[in-house]
Amino acid sequence: MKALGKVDIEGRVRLVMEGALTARDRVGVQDFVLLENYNSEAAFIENLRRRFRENLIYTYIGSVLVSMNPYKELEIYSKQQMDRYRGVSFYEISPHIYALSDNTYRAMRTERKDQCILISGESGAGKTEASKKILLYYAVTCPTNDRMAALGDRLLQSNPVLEAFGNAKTLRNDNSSRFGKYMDVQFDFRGAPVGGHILNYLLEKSRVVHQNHGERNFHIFYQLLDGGEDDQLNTLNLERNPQNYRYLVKGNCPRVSSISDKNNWKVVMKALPVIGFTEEEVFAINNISNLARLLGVDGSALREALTHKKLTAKGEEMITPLNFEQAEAARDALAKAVYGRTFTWLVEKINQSLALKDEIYHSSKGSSVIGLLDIYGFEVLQHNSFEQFCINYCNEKLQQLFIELTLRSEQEEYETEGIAWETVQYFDNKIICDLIEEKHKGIISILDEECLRPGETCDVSFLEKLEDTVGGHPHFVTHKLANGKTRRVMSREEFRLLHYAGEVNYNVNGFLDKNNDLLNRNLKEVMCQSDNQILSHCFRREEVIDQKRPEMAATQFKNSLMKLTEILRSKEPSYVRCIKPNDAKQPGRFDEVLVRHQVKYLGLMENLRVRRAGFAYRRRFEAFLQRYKPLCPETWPNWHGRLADGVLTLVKHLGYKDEEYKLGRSKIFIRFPKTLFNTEDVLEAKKPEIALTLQTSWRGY
Ligand code: AOV
Ligand code: MG
Repeated sequence: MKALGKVDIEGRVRLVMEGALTARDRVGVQDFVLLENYNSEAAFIENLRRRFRENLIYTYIGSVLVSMNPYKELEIYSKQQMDRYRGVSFYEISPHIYALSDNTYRAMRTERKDQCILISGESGAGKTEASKKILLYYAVTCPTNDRMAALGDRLLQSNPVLEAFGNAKTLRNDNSSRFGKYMDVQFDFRGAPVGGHILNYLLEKSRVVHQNHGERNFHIFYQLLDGGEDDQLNTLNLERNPQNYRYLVKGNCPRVSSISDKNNWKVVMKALPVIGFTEEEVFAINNISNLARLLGVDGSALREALTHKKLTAKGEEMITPLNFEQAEAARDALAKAVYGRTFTWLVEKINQSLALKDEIYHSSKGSSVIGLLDIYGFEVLQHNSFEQFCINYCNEKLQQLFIELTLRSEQEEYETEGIAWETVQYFDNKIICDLIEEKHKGIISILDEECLRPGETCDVSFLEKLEDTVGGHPHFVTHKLANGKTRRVMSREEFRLLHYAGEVNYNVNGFLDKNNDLLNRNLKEVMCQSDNQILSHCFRREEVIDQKRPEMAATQFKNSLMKLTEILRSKEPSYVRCIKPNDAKQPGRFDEVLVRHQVKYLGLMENLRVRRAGFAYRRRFEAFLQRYKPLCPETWPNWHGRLADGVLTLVKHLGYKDEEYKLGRSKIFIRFPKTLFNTEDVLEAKKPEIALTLQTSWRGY
């Protein structure tokens, strides 16, 4: 077989480049590191747009997967597709969530290191869908036996149940996660899934009693009313029309065209026994869905507890009647507590069913974990309250972790390879995290203090305290201007945070109550006596006796986020960065302003700059040689010397100039995408000649 001479190659390059460029022009590059002008945001967006137009929703930035929500079903998630991605490297085949899933899985197995996949993006960008696809990939492709197949089933079936109770229609997303979820999937030494565990974060309980216009309560209520059997509804004394219920009518949105409550009810009812719920438990869950009536407690005791408050002052118990508003608030607080605690109970039950069984545990030495984080996305609404504050704080923390970890891993890679690191400018959002969470002087501390301070405190006094304490912070704004004048565009009840992802005005109304999250003691007493088995589990006697004040809601959340970041830091991270193409939830629409905004705040340009820091591409010596050795007579069909020498011989033959590449300890670093494109094109041109069946093309798009 004759190898091409240098002159031939150049000629071919020109020829092939002409043909190949058209394809590349049409569908863009599959890895942003291959963009000629990697500093240009316009080029970045254009690449996204081209790919989106061709239904190519996935693109890499090195090992980070950028995912565009197509808002339509694509034929790319079949079993055949899964098989295509098994054991294949990123660059050999078109980008896909399966490629990321598979690479993570293989890294776990070969490096024996726990992994985690962090999925981020704003509300409606596709995080939950991505996490479900990853889970499905593992359930379908990992080795298994009957017993483990049951576990795979339970892992998958836990999704519709948690979504029914924890997701709701919002203006941003018809199936918006209103709780944060971190799920560990545990694998044994053979790589079979053997256990799972879910951590849930701050459910948006206020939705139980109030919904904004155009939004709904949690799905489960509508599912029960639409899908429940007649008998069942009769027993529960329920009518089908959600609009007849105070807690369901507020958003004036009983139906959602993209959702079939009836079918979803069936799915949930089928899933519950798979996860191990007993018939009684399923019935008790239905009871909870009927919050207003069947709490399984004594009617008159409940009435008394809802209309009176019990206080202990100087060792004496005093009972005072509540006025109408107070009684309403007590009722709402009860509904929220019941729902919130039931949700926690549900997660506990699911965890019991996913727990690593003893007998498996003994055979699972050397097992490892893949963690999946799917949390509520950054949210800016017309009216932002305590919930948005917590959600956005959480996104702020995750962004910080992302910056820290990507920079660290890049720097480490350069060090290991012995190549000089060039510093990259990027925005570090630690300053905003500190503003929120710092001890004694952060917003959460000030909020707690205000909740605990004796005397007259209210939401506005909290705002004043904020102004006094963090008023001068560059990321904090209120209506007060530094010169003592008033900023007219802001209300006196708001503060604005300049988040990494954008500016958000928070209205302080309700902050203190929501942070306090208190339930009158006499209501707790009544609930302890409930004969509903879930409620009696959720409301314990000890709680009534114990007078210690539990941690406030925001502090609890902060502490659980701290623990979460520790968990994530201890694992090897992979990232999925989700982008929403338009606000109308429609396929085929690419709203450039919206996309540009997300590219900016997800820090994708910075991510790309860090990744490219000097070099567009890197590849392990053996992989590079394996792919391109047919292009050089000295390396074809086999190179017998040191790998680095083989690569050097090859690139010299291809005419690489010194400034175009560097050899590290185990990898070749290529400075310009063009160099790699040229080499690829030469390979493409030579394929027929070298009877080489490269099964997959690197330029898999
Ligand atoms: P989110 O999890 O990021 O928002 P979802 O994953 O719920 O967003 O996606 C929102 C909707 O977009 C889904 O219900 C689907 O209709 C559609 N979608 C997303 N990804 C895909 C995909 N790969 N293929 C087809 N349709 C998709 V939130 O939970 O609100 O932050 O809090
Ligand atoms: Mg979600």
